[in-house]
Amino acid sequence: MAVQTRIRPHDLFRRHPANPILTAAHWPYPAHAVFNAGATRLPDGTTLLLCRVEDHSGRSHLCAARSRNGVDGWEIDPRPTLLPDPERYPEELWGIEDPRITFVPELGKYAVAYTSYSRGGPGVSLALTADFCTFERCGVIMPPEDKNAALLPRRIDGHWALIHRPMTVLGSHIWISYSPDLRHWGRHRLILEARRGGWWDANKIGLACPPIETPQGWLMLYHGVRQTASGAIYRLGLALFDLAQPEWCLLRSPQWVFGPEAPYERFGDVGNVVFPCGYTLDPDGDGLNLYYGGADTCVALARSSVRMLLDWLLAHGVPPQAGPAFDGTSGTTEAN
Ligand code: M1P
Repeated sequence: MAVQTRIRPHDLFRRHPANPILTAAHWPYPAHAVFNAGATRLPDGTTLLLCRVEDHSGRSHLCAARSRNGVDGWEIDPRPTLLPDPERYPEELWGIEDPRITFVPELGKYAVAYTSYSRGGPGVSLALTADFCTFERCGVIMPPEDKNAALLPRRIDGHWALIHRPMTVLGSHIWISYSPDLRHWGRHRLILEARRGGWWDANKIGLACPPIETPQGWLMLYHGVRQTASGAIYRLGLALFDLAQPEWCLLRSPQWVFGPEAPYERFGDVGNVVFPCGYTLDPDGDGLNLYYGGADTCVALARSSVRMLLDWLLAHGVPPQAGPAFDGTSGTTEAN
């Protein structure tokens, strides 16, 4: 399975020169910050970003922006596209955040998994839409504290699968859960643990964008959070999961592959954060356009290639159970 590659992790993503591609200054109505956007390519080729918009009360809603080339010329909905509805959905009391979009061919609809910020903390809610104009809410599907969720695009062995990040006594790790109907969820399994100690992804990780289906497995980008004396640093790593049994992690990256370097990533409301929630693929199925929040303030774009990411991971990834050879503590279940 090993593939030789001389590509350095630093070269896997290229920032777009037009970055940041969307900010609050672009918004047609008052907004404090625009970041952490879900992404999809519509059937006519238009790129749609469903952006998290933080208003001047500090609470967030979602707003769609559409572009022919995915870089500029954005047409932004003149009003919020999806507002919190705490009267009917009390879990949305303090806003809705960080959408991840999955097109589900069986339903002919997009599934939007987002964080609903309730009195009890952040949980995961799900909504379905065919047009990003009207939404059918499924309500909260993972109670607090839980976030960083996305649906896989097809059933696995007859069941829908959701990747998500609960906070448990085991820490902030990535889990999978299954459902027959998108409403009732079970068979919860921990699938990727935060490392411990001095690693870049020690103690807290979370799904970045929806996993990408490849012949080698589900390719996952995840964020790892390193706590330092001057705050947290959010960086990205790669992991690969079995296609038929996505609870099985095959490989994960020892190093991070993308981290905050540009000024719009280093400085903002929350500095040193790169936080992707979505991507689009070029028509060739390989070119990857990664849309990410910069410093909880703006939306930025980085380009890569699925083939290149896979080749790098196959060459440099480590089996998750190989932890002791690397850090001596991987696989522990201690709390943070
Ligand atoms: O401020 C950085 C990010 O913090 C949270 O992510 P996580 O719970 O995974 O640490 C989220 O609030 C996210 O929106 C934010 O970008």
